[in-house]
Amino acid sequence: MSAHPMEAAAQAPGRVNLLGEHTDYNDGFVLPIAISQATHVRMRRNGTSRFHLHSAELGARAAFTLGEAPAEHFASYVYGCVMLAAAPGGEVPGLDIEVSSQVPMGVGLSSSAALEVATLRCLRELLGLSLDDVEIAQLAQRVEIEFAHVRCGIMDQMASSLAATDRAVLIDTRSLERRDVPLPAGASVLVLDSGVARKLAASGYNQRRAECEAAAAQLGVASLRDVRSVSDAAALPDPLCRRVHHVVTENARVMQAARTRDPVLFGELMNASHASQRDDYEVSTPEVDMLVRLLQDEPGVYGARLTGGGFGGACVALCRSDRMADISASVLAHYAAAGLSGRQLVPAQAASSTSAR
Ligand code: GAF
Repeated sequence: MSAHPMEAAAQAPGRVNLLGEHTDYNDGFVLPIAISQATHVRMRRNGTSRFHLHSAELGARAAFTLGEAPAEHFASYVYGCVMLAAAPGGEVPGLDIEVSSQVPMGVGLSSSAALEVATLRCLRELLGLSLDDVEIAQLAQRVEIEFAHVRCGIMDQMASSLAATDRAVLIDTRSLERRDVPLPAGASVLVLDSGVARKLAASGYNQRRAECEAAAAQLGVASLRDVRSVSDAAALPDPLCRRVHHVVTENARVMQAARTRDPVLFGELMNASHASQRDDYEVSTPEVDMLVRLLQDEPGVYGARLTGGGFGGACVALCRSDRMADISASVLAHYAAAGLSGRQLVPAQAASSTSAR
């Protein structure tokens, strides 16, 4: 890359979802909050038609031209952003692009959405694109679907583009209406990694989505958002009836949590969400269940659950703010005593925030 200074810089945060899992691709409700770790992207024109991408942290380099996709997986996100920024009829000159990220990868904290949103923000600044933050999120979701081939909902990209770190945001993923939801007084968010790699995440995720679509078709509704009561799904075969049960009850939990200021009730809703993910939606693992149980049993924890797409990854807990450090240390020690290796991801710690799997 040349020694010329960068012309544009942007960043976007990862997110942790407090409640509302696997509801977004069913047109439902979600309640994420941004985390302090972010992905940073810088760009400059290089006077050619080629794009040179570099991430010192990942030790990765890639090069591509418009219409010639890179082989490297991480580069496909940036390539997708450039392709969508160039269409329809737009022109994007060749660029040198540098990426650095503190968002933990592969644990359910939306590192890919952070990369997409940061890249699109940087392109917006460099090229003077007229895109608002919702349009950035919509383009980022298209990148994930069309270029990374994950049929995700829009929660992660909306959260990365619009959420703040000091309050959650309630998003209606059908209308994209949203409103701020302050955390209950005296409560803070703790995220621990289970250390379980999310190997089945892509295939399991797409399978769950297909099951929801099949259930909606059999019930004659546009999406599971439109199912009014779990009893409507009673006649569906297993596992479809349980998938519907999760989505309907999870939407109700999100709406109840968004209304309360009571940390105890909020925590109970998180615990119920975990049970529903484990038993009805079947996206947990034994190790994640153990970590969630250790969190739930720890004094000062209001509630805990698996967060993100599932099949491994991170757990989120709502805790008494003044007990956070003790809770984290105690739970991780008990988890280690069971022969498992976890780590604290949020609040970010100097040693763990930069490590990426
Ligand atoms: C992943 C997806 F990208 C989101 O759209 C959402 O479905 C989530 O899993 C589960 O709630 O993060």
